[in-house]
Amino acid sequence: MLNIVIFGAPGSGKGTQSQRMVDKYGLNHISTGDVLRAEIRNGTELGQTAKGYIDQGQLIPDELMIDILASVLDGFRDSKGVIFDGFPRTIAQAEALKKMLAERGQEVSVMIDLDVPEEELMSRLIRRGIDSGRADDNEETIRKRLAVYHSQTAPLIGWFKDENKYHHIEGMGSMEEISAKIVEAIDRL
Ligand code: B4P
Repeated sequence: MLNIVIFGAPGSGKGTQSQRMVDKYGLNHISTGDVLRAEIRNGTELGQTAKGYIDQGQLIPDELMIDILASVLDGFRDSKGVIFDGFPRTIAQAEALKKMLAERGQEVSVMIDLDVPEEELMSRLIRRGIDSGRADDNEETIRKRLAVYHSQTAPLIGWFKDENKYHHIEGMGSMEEISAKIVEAIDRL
């Protein structure tokens, strides 16, 4: 089983690289951001709750996110492994993931940290906002998301280092160059 956590600040390329890893290794993929955006599109109660947080650049509360993740994970049968894209984003989520996987006799194989300078994150997300019209990709909300990343999500770097699962990847360069570095790290596991 290959359970890969793709980690990084907003705009670091988690979604982009996850898709490439899914294609290469035939893994299941959970993007918590995509799950939430689908709920918003479908006008569900969960979507309405999520929209309030996402539009403010805030994280959705842990209990809610952990329940969502558990139900998506339960839907995967005969899986070769999972790419966790955008989860965990807090220490509480990391601990919940560890417990959920342990209950299934599994563990995280590696956490890939896509490290990208802040000016580049900002310009990628502003560009995406113009192309896709994503409501949270505007300068004010991006700044809030980056602040939330530093206060609530970046502490996971130390947490995964303590678990001996941390792998740093320089996230600047072409998408192909970054994929090649990720593949090298995974193939060495
Ligand atoms: P996400 O959907 O996870 O979005 P993200 O962090 O903004 O994007 P990502 O890093 O995946 O960027 P991408 O590859 O697309 O989260 C959105 C919101 O949902 C959060 O703010 C939060 O409110 C909520 N949420 C999600 N998960 C949660 C959780 N676990 N707990 C609580 N709340 C949660 O890349 C960005 C852009 O860069 C793209 O346009 C791409 O084309 C471009 N790009 C990628 N790689 C590039 C490269 N190498 N060079 C140039 N451009 C590149």
